[in-house]
Amino acid sequence: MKISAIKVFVCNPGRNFVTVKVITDEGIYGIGDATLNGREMAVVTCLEEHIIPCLIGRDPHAIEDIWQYLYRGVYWRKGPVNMAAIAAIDMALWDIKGKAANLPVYQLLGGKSRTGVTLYAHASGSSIEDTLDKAEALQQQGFKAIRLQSAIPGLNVTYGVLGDKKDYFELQGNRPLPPEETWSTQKYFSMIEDLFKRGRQRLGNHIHLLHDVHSRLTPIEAARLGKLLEPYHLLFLEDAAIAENQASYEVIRQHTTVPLAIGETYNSIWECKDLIENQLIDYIRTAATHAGGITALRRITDFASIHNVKTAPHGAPDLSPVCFAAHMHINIWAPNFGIQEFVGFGNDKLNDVFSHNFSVSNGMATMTDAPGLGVDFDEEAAAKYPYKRSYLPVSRLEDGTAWHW
Ligand code: EZ4
Ligand code: CO
Repeated sequence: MKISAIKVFVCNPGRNFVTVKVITDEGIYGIGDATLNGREMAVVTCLEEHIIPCLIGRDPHAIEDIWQYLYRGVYWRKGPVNMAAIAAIDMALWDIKGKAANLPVYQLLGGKSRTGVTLYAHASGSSIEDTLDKAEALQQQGFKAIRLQSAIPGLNVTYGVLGDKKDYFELQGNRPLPPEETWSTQKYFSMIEDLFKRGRQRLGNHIHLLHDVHSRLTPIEAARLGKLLEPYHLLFLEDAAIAENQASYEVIRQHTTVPLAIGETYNSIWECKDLIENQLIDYIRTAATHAGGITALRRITDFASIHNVKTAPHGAPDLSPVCFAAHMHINIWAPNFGIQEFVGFGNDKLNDVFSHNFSVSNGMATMTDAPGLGVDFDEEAAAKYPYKRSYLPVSRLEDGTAWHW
């Protein structure tokens, strides 16, 4: 079998997605997700100009060699643009291998370690009351883990919460230029303990609660937050602080037993190596699309497992159903799987473009067996939803200082 063509598609069924289709001379094709929000076209150029020409005529079964060729074989390693491009090719090759073997990808990884994938859902509200109403509704649907985010009194916009009351803050349409949002650590601290105190009172002790700080705190502030939230026993605190300097997490760890999770923006194992090796985190949240595909995620997963770190893959709406499928296969196999983030399977437009074989019931995701990844991409449907330039917001402190997103 030989790779005969590779096509790249950009579509916007609600938000932008970059999808790769690797086509072989035997008629089998595979698909991969290369979406990098706010930098979509950079990945397209990387693929079309720099990567695809090198792959035509190669054996698609040589997944590891192609990964190493694209990563180790070039002068410029890593980086989000490059790694999203490699990731999409890698996912598509696993899809092809599964289709050729007539097996789902999880069987190629080592088979099932569990019958289903536990999900955590999002409850994001314009007040604590509103957040807990939403959380209670999710609990009634059967979710066993819920992330609580609430608007902060005194700030006009809060991470994870929409002013205009749409269901998810990122689905508020396309933004031709980045909007700006304000952050105040002091105002945040005036709200956050109440959210979890009232959350436990209302939702009880049998549900897992989580929270995403979205890197807005310094390490010592994150340590303070961890201590403050200890009585409410979170499953994990996500992105409590930036860890570009991985030693920063020693500060948090010295002060609190709150379990820590990080990694949704990481592009390689090197960004989390020290965090994992020194057991400074409890969950690694790398995504197949952003950390180099299934091949790379499998390696991170195995490395994490020997350090008592579980996986909790990113599951935001800017990862396409192709990435979600890749995660499903890894999650079903991984001995150290923890939990999968889940924000729903999208709107009608998204379902028009991507078809998949997973479903959710009682807070768990399962999939029916299909060869490869089990997802497909409809080129004609995608053509109805053209790319539009779009950005996430930029965060600033109240005095105007640019802050962490
Ligand atoms: O804000 O992927 O845990 N989930 C998250 C996400 C991110 C988005 C950015 O587009 O932090 O919702
Ligand atoms: Co997050």
